[in-house]
Amino acid sequence: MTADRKAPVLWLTGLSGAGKSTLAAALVRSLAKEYPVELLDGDEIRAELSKELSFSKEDRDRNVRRIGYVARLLARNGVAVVAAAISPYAQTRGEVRAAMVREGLPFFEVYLHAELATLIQRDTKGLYKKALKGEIKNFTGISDPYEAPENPEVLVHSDRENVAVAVERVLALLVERRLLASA
Ligand code: ADX
Repeated sequence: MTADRKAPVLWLTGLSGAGKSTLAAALVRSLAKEYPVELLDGDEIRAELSKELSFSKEDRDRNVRRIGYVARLLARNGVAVVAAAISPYAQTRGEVRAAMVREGLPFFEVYLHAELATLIQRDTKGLYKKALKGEIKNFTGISDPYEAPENPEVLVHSDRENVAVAVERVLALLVERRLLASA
């Protein structure tokens, strides 16, 4: 038996350091008022479900498809999902979206955009420095592609917009779609 209310999937995409995990945590707190909710974070999924995967295109696609699959299992049973993974390839994100839509699951792509220069300057994990020195190969945005979403449901300029504002904009959309009673 499936739950009578299908739950939303919020898919956060963007470069490393763009603020996906921070926004995701805030969205989880808000959704938790009205749904059971799970966070599917790229770093954690890679530690648990995708341990053997590299950062090649094939393996990133595998990782993203796995996250999409788990998100679908949860959402169809009434559990809201916030997924946060770089998910750099447009076609693969499109596949994830299409699978959700086929099941009538409300899917929202949230694109966190920040200037690369700002991410390099912030470099919270110290990864950009290593990538620029060539110590990490195939690093997204430096030596590996990121295909920006063309029509995300929400575009967040995370280098100019604070988290609270971004959260409000996402929640307002969910309220508008009658997926939340209040933001
Ligand atoms: S994805 O491309 O498969 O969607 P995912 O979000 O799971 O990526 O993992 C990204 C995280 O892995 C980054 O935030 C960073 O901490 C780490 N990482 C390690 N190597 C790389 C790399 N080559 N490119 C991007 N991120 C990397």
